Amino acid sequence: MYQLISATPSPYARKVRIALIEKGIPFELRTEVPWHGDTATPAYNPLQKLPVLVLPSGAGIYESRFILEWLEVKHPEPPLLPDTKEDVLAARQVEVIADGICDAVVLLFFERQREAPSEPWIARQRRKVEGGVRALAERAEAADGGFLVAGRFGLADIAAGTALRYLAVRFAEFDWAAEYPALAAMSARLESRPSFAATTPVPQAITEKVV
Ligand SMILES: N[C@@H](CCC(=O)N[C@@H](CS)C(=O)NCC(=O)O)C(=O)O
Repeated sequence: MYQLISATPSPYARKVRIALIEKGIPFELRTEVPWHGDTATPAYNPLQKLPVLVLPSGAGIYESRFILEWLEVKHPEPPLLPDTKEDVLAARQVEVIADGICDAVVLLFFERQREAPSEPWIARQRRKVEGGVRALAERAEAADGGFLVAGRFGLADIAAGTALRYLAVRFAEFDWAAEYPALAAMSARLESRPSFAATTPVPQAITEKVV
């Protein structure tokens, strides 16, 4: 059976958990704090990050985008990518935006833990988060109550939904839902799907010094 090295707040790991559930692939969840010295991630991923999908052979497949790509090849049904090349590009563009939001939130989260956080750095990350959410909102408005790409649930919804819910965990002061009602409605619909409801992000205590 596959093992997934995951962390409870991680939007990247959540993308993979949702994809595995949607595809009906059994896996064992191995929950870690990747910022702690005892993390197993270096044994499987030279970049020392999670998520890592550990195969029965002991090999590690890492990086959420690549894991989803790998799953699509090895377990094509049900597909999480759309049928046409244009729609695949649209879905991947949403994933770029969603991952970019999460990357900026991670930078912001750790900057705030420094003794003297840099306000220009924080403002720069905030702009990325706000710009990314605005770009998702435009797509949600165009989708008019449906899924983000090609009218079918898939990668774009997984990426956007996990990024948006991560904001509540790490950047709750940004009330994006008040600003973008169509996006908020889309997020709520996604969170009620069984694969989302089973993977609601939960903060983790990071007890070792990171920055
Ligand atoms: N682009 C990566 C990001 C993964 C990532 O940043 N994971 C975090 C946990 S949410 C991590 O393991 N960080 C440990 C570190 O950077 O040292 C992906 O999509 O998998």
